[in-house]
Amino acid sequence: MSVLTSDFEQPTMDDYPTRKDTTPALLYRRDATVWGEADGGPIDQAGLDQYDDRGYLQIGSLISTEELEKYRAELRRLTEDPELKNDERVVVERSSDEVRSVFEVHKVSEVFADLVRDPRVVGRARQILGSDVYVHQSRVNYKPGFGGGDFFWHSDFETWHAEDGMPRMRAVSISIALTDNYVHNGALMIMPGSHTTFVSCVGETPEEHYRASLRHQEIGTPDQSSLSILAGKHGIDVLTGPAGGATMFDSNCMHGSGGNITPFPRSNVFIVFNSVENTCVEPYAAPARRPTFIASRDFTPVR
Ligand code: 6CS
Ligand code: FE
Repeated sequence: MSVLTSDFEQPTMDDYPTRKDTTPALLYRRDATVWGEADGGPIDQAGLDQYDDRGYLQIGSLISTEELEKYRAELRRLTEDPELKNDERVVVERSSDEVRSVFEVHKVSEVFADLVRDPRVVGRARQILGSDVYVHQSRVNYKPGFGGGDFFWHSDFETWHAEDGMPRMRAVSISIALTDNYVHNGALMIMPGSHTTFVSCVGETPEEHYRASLRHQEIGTPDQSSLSILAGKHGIDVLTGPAGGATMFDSNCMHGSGGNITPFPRSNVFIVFNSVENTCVEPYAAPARRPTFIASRDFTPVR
């Protein structure tokens, strides 16, 4: 009996084609949402069920008031650090030169490095992803008062799949509020349940797309008809809550946030954990990998 062996690399099946066609498409999710168990960490079964159903879970108070003060002081220090000002990891607002985000903040700041390793944070990520995890991306978003720009509707996974080569939907983001999130100062909005549909976007990823997309994303944002279908089916939740609270959300949730014209900043620290069983390969729809400060290639599990 002859054994067929292929001496060429089988093309990796792409269950989530995007930025390849001239027409958008709504595709079924082909991955679990919750990969771990209730006895595998601090989230109880009801919490896991809610995450599975809505694609996100809010934690009322994750860090204490004292810790909050420490992180806020670090936030201020980062914006005032002259070294950082010209660092490419610092992204400024389109409308001003106010800092919009600082990327790779867990490497820039020991204070935020400790937060990434905190069992209250990484323990929840391991539980949801059912494996060891590494940091795919971290950032602090400032969303300053009187001008913090919006983040149009998007699925993070669509970008991470297309531009970073993330194979499957087995990553979780945790956004920890460092200021109070009100309905009026640009709180995160999520379509609950939208994580079960992959919106295949049109358009082609330009060279060095991140230089534009991190300030204002256009390529890789869904078309209005797809967004209307999802919003009609799932509605829109506005995630408000006091500083110190957190939201964990699935990589494929359709989410966005409005601009901030109030005097009250909406700052958060945002950490993306990816399963070590889902490490990034080559981009599925981009001419080149993004820089490692946006999409880490260090797959060392967080200890
Ligand atoms: O492109 C990215 O990776 C980033 N962009 C947005 C709007 N959300 C996810 C991530 O931080
Ligand atoms: Fe996002």
